[in-house]
Amino acid sequence: MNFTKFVETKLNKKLSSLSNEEIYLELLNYVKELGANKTKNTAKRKVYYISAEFLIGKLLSNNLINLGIYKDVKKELEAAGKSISKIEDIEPEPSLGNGGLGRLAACFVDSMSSLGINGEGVGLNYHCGLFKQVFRNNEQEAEPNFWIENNSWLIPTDISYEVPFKDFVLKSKLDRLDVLGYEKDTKNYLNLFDIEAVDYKLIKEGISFDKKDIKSNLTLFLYPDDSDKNGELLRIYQQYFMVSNAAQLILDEAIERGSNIKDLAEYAYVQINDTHPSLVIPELIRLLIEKHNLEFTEAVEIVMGMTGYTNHTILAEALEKWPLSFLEEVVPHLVGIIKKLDELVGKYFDNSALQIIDESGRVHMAHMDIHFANSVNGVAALHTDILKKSELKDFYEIYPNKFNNKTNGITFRRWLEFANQDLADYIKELIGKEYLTDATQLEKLLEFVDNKEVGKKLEEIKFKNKVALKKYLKDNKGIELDENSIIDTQIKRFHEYKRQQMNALYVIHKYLEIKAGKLPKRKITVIFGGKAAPAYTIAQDVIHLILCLSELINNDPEVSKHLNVFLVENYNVTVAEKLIPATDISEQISLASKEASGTGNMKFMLNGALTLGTMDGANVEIAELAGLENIYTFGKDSDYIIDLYERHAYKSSEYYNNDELIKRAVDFILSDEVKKVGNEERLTRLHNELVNKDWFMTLIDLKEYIEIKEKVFEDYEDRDSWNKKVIRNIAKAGFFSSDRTIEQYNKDIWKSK
Ligand code: 26Q
Repeated sequence: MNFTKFVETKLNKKLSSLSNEEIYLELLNYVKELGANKTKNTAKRKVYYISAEFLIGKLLSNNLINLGIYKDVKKELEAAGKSISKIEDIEPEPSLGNGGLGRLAACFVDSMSSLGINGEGVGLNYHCGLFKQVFRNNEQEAEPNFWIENNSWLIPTDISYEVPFKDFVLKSKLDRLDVLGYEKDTKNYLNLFDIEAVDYKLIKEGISFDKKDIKSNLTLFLYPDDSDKNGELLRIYQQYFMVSNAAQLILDEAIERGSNIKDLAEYAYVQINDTHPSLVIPELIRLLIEKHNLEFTEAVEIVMGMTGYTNHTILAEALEKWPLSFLEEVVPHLVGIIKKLDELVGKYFDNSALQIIDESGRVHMAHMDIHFANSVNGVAALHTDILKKSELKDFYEIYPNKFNNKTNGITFRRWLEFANQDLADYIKELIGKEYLTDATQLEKLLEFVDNKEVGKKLEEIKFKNKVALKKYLKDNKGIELDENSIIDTQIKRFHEYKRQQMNALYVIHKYLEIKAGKLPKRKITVIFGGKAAPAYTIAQDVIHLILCLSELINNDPEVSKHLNVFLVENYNVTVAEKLIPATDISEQISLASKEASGTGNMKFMLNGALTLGTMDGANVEIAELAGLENIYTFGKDSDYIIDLYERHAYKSSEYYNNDELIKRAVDFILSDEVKKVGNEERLTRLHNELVNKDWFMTLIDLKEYIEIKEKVFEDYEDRDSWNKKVIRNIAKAGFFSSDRTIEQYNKDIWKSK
């Protein structure tokens, strides 16, 4: 039954007579019904991808695409005088993640379903998720982001477990989302555990809330830190609640499907997404001992046969180390097990650096994972090499076979088929639609590299996307975009290692040049988007600087003819879907060695933006695939940077004092113009940080960055040659399909079917 008919039968009304809100609700019901008719994937070994974050984005259109009915529904709506994009606008975006790691988990559940793998996500259903970002006085403020409505995609179940904490037991409830594979008859679930009664009244100003009332706040917020600050007790409560539920679910399901527990590893594999779910290891061991009467050694062996750990960062501050005393306070029943695991390590290895518990009594979650999981993977080739060569060298030496690389990927259904429909249609016209299930087919586009007409057509599509972005930004974000400008975009969490401050210094440089009469050939629009952890002061300062520059530049009639700067408020998946297809230049400028992979870089490549980046994370693989001549790379490489850190040999003041261009740009932060619109305390702190500390070495690469960026803008003027590069990039983007990544996980690690 098509949607029109569904509405007519159910409501006895014409589609055209419904409001957009009513249509959204009916579409929700319609899709849920279609989802309910799909059968579950059933391979014997089921994969449990446990993650504290699933940044799934809006679900309506993605589900319609995967059901293969997006275009039909769009046409039906058009025939009734309705626009699908207006209806898409109504859906609130779930905010269940901080950034890359969470979005990766969302792409992975899509790919597991699309490949027919029996694999599900397990996480938490945070009611307010990650905070909503608002700008006031050129600063970021955080507000709660309610996203769960009475009618949502969540499907309640009667599955519930008791999770024991030190002083109380908390009952859970499980809500699920259907994860429909692309044009598949089968599906999986995303399992989101929740507490029974969340109390919104605990929220006070902004996102501050009573952190002690665990029984009522456990799933209220996602901890808003992205690798910069150690968590607190609540974070441990959340983590244990997540993994205890997961472990109980795993055991129940395995038994139901015929496991006798000793053969549990044949029925289940647990992928641990960073260290946030690492307590699943001792929890599974505990349950096997306490509920299923196994001996400790036997339990350990079973768990070792069914767990894998993915590392997403080498930033020391993000590697979780919980004080034993914290664990004693929250989950004393795991402490004995963790101590026994630590003793086992000590028995086998005479190296204190390998212990789980260090001299100061802190539990290194990653160490526990590496010893007791059977696979340890990094998320891009360079990242995995760095883990082996430096960060986890001692571990690699004892477990060389555990280490493996799984370069990240993205789902092309959301990031091309949905987000860039004109490009997707055109690609289908050129090479057919097979690339949607076999992304390597995109290579067929190589044949068109020298075809100027194809290049022109891609240019037209990019322009159309800029016009669509202009409308979106005007309607939703109060931004006036010039669709005829070059669009240069940096979207990601704000963090010093990602070096948004370097891009801001370029903006300053350009502003000063324009003021001095050196005008760019074509107008440039620099767009930023991203949130900073509320407790991360310097990242907030960088946001402040960009907002100040934006006010100064966009309101200067002389400069704004040639340069605009925007920081898009409350960047999220929906905003990314609009920005990426309209972008010409993809900013991937992290300090080499620090960005584990990046996945935005892949989305831009697929959508015909050229990368401007350092040789870091998956940029290295982008460079290899597209060819160095088809992207723009600059800066010191990871070996150089790692060596500098080891020798403590970087002094930012030397770069500042020895180069007029650098000094001029950095000092402009404290100019009268910026101070007039800014907060002197923030600006002074940022200036001081850059000149005297600069831990992530912005100044070391600034000069080269300015130079190459000038070249990018110059090259853009040779439209045919630029278009050739664009085609080559799109043609080579197939490798970055998350279907490829998931196939590799399944073949090398999960071995599920
Ligand atoms: C740690 C301790 C306490 C509280 C929070 C955290 C925390 C929370 C989130 C630590 C890290 C994160 C998120 C990390 C993340 O998103 N990493 C990104 O993962 C992507 C997918 O692999 C990579 O592409 C990015 O390079 C990496 O930065």
